[in-house]
Amino acid sequence: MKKDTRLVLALDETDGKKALAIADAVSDRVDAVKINWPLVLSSGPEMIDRLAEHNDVICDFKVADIPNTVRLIVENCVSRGASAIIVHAFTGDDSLAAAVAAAGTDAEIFAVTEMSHPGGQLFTAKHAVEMAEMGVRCGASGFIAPATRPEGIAAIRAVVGERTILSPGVGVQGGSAAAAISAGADYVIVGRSIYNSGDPRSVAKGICEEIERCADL
Ligand code: OMP
Repeated sequence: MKKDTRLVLALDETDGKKALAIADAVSDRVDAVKINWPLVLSSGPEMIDRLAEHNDVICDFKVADIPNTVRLIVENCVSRGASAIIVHAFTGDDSLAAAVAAAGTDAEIFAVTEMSHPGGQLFTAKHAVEMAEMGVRCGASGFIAPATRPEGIAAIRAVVGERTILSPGVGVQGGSAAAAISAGADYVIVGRSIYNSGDPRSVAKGICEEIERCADL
């Protein structure tokens, strides 16, 4: 995945036409587009193929299953052109290793450690570092850590070395792009603040400028 603007669009817009228009409008301002269940369920899995024609696509299905099912899901995403797939780490090393093996050299696997919403503190935050250590052992190339709790990003950075960290929770959830990048995130993931705005292109530009300013420090 390229690392130019360090912004990833979370495209949870459920109107397929609007979603494609937004992806198109911000295409040169994002390093990847992340697709999740809302858009796939409303517009079909072909949306992955469509988006992959112009962008790196991260399939965020937060896969959490036994190794064989994980393998089948990851293989499907890869065959549709996904550049990366997000899987849960809590399912354990066999499931995570199955995801990494299924992706092979065609795609990256990003493992969820601590989740960004308040409920994420109940269970995921308590085991985030352990899950990241396991992810490193399993060969995951990236990790999801919360912009809502930048100290959580720093804790994950301390155990994953140079591996990629992507950080959701910027904007509507209360986190800031600058704080996430300063804490060690490689990318921020932003959804509603961009796709629900009247002007996705200029909101994306503003976030990119914020990232640029703090990355220069
Ligand atoms: P907004 O809150 O609208 O910016 O969207 C955030 C996006 O990141 C959504 O697609 C979430 O599903 C996703 N996300 C989180 O918000 N928190 C997490 O802990 C993990 C993810 C994710 O894996 O992308």
